[in-house]
Amino acid sequence: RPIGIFDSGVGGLTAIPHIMQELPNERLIYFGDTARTPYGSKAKSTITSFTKQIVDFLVHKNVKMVIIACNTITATCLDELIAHYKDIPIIGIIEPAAQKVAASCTAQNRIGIIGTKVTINQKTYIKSIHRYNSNLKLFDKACPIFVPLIEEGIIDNEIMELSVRHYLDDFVKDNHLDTLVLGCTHYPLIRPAIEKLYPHLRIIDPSFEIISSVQSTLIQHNLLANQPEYENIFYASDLSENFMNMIASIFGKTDVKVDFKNFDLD
Ligand code: DGN
Repeated sequence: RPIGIFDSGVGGLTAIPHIMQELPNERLIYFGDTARTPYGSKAKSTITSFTKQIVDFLVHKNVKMVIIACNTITATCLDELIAHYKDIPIIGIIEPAAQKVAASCTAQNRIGIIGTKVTINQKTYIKSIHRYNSNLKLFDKACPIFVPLIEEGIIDNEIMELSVRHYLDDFVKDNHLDTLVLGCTHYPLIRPAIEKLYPHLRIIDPSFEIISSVQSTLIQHNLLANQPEYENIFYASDLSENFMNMIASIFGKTDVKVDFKNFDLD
């Protein structure tokens, strides 16, 4: 059976190469809600109801576990989803990253966390990291314009550079940051822009840190695939040009199966 993985748009795609590399026998069904993205400034009730439609869809596709490759959704309704879908393991993207920060930073570090408005307002990262180590110095900042720009494919140009500077110049300098957590799965796509402007920062990418949780959850539930199953399927609620471009840039020219699913048009 496949693993379901989803995001509000293209961001969750950034986690997939890591999963394919570390767990090559697993087959993935991705869902990106490209018609309704961004979720990052929406109300909790809207995000939760959109998310349940997506998880119902994935469950209907017979997935064996669900990965929430979206910090906004994880911060908003992970606990509610776990309580609602009792028969299927569901993992969020924030906890594994919080563990990594706690394990690899000390009270000497100055750690910034960036994400959408919803993620930052919920303080989920700060609460999760401080559960492991309450001495760590954490600073957070919402960067709400990044996701709409990335969904438009505005990634590697001066508009993005200006936006990065707008949010991060003072944040990095005034707080003397040495570490930055990319608390949104869209942000690995602009990691080069961030690294170019602030080369001294150590970057923590939660879409990489989630792999060990995926692996341990599969092992714990005896769900590891033991033979290669190659066909991953990528669904989007709007097969936008940017979604297709993103698939092409992440997976190259290989044949990737893409399909359309829009709940509003059912
Ligand atoms: N990729 C989502 C996240 O990790 O928060 C972005 C959410 C959005 O739609 N703005």
